[in-house]
Amino acid sequence: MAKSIRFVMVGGFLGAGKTTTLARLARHYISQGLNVAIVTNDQAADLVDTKSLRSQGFDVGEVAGACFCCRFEDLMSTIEGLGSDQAPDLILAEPVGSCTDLVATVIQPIRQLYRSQFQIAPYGVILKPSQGRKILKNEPGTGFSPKAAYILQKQLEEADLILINRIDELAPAELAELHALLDQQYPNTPRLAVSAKTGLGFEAYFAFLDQIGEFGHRVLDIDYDTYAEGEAELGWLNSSVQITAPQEFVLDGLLVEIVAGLKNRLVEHGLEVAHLKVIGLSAAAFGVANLVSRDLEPELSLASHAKTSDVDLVVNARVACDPELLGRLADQTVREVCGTHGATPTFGNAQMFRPGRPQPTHRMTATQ
Ligand SMILES: Nc1nc2c(ncn2[C@@H]2O[C@H](COP(=O)(O)OP(=O)(O)O)[C@@H](O)[C@H]2O)c(=O)[nH]1
Ligand SMILES: [Mg+2]
Repeated sequence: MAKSIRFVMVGGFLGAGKTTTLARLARHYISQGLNVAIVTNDQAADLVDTKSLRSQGFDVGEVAGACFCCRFEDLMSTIEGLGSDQAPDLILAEPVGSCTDLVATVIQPIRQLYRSQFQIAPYGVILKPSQGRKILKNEPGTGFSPKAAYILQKQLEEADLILINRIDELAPAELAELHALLDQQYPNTPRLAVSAKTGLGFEAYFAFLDQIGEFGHRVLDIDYDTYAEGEAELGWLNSSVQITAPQEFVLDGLLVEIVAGLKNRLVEHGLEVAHLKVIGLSAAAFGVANLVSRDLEPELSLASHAKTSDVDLVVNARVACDPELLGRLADQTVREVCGTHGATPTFGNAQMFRPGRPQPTHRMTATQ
């Protein structure tokens, strides 16, 4: 009989820390001698996450063009194609951050249609403290509409495990406040506090994931109209740009300047940022810069420490605004930053849109 593959999905809102967590899980399981593959997902092509994880050396397949739930067959055929000479022992999957209802549309269909082939690991959902606190406290002026907040709440509701992330940045009182809010609102859900960046708390997460049992059973009662409207409030931009210069420039500096410049333009327009991420790939090195809230500073999440005169840049931005405006502001920013480095951008593919209504391939509400 073919071996069964362990399916580990990690959910959470845009910018929560899913990709960082997946890379950490992958390193852990690889160090245990397991064959690990990752599946990324986005509403469009040109994924920063895929390029970043591949550049870190992982075996990555992607489902691009719609979320796992709406492209269930693509998810399964992508998984089949993973692993070079043998099927992986373990699949790590990152769904789109604005998606929910994944227990009914992804986990249960895998369990029910591919029973002998997969073993479902506990479904962890990551909470980003800055955003989580505002939404759990129902604070006005969170920057996110009630419908976007609804998606985040539904994500937490279907989790087997809630991961409070970024504890490297949290004061004890801030962490205690989050625990108290989650105690009130999700009293029956196990919880861990972690840092995907430093690895703090991950031993407990590894142990939690190793359990075998009734996981992926929390099927949501969900209003798809509110979910669809919440998702459609976001403007989506995936674009690629080639940058060349007569002289070498510092790649990491350029990446951070682009994220910072775009943040400033978005803030000038009074817009809320869900996630900006930029990867720069040169022949010898790569770097990634991120911004996950207008209240935070742009961050170099993976440093290249390189100088280059030729780089392929991919920009992914999810902002609550008109996607065409987002595209224009991103282009202006890239042009401006290139100008300060004497570099020339050549704009390639750009996809700008609002996510369409989710129409899952399967929706299984009776659990197995
Ligand atoms: N300080 C800190 N930053 C983190 C942590 N986890 C993720 N990040 C940063 O948050 C940003 C978004 O992370 P990412 O994994 O891409 O989020 P995703 O959108 O959920 O996949 C990146 O800049 C990460 O470096 C953490 O535990 N602590
Ligand atoms: Mg990601």
